[in-house]
Amino acid sequence: MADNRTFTMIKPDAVENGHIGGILDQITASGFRIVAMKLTQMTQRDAETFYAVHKERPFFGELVEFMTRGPIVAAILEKDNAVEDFRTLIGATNPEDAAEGTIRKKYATSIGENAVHGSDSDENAQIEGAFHFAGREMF
Ligand code: FUP
Repeated sequence: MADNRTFTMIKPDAVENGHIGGILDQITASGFRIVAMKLTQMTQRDAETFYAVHKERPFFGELVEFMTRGPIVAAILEKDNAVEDFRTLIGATNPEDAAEGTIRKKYATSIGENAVHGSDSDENAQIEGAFHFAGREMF
């Protein structure tokens, strides 16, 4: 995947609370093009693999339980400077620290249930996008 792409998930809390439309609207209004998108549900094994970097952290069990409890929207997004600009758009991990107007400020309820994921590097964007999508699902 090119360096102008990032990967996102609208997490189970935001899907449950009816925020898919509002979040996608904010993403596309901010200049991101949708390259790939699907409604899906992660298995325990998927979540443990996706978040393997956090496996020694105290919150790992809760994170896996949360991310598997319902459907998510997974998507690959394209824009110049996609990774950094998307991290700015979603705001800090903890919604209490997120800037006004950011997606997490508007839709997240806690550091654990924080509405959206955004890749933290071009390398991880590539890995995470390929985890969820086959090449023929990217447009
Ligand atoms: P981010 O890159 O902002 O998604 O944040 P991290 O990669 O640090 O964390 C990944 C996910 O782990 C967060 F989205 C939520 C969860 N997490 C917690 O539940 N508690 C913490 O203290 C930190 C992260």
